[in-house]
Amino acid sequence: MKTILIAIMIGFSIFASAKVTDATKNVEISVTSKGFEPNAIDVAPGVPVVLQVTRKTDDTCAQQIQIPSKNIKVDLPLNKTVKIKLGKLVKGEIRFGCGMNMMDSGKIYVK
Ligand SMILES: [Cu+2]
Repeated sequence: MKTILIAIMIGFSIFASAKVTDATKNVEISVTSKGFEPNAIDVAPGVPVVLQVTRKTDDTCAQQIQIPSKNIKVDLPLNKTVKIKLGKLVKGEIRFGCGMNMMDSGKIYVK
């Protein structure tokens, strides 16, 4: 009887820890002369998302990235990866683009 209880408790703790450590989804984005690559990103809802953005060119106006719906606007230094934590997302589409809002560059599809 005791063994069964212990087995159940161990089972529960494994289940609980698996639930706590939901894997972060890292998304690498490059800024090249073509703009943001990739410019369409699929992620699942409820999973913490981190963008890792690296600007690799001076040829575009995208020296900043902005995500209007998240109130995010950050500088992109050349050849340095910038991490942007978006947290867990709900279903929908999130637009991102350059700092000047001219280049309607990409979307994150949460589905
Ligand atoms: Cu621009």
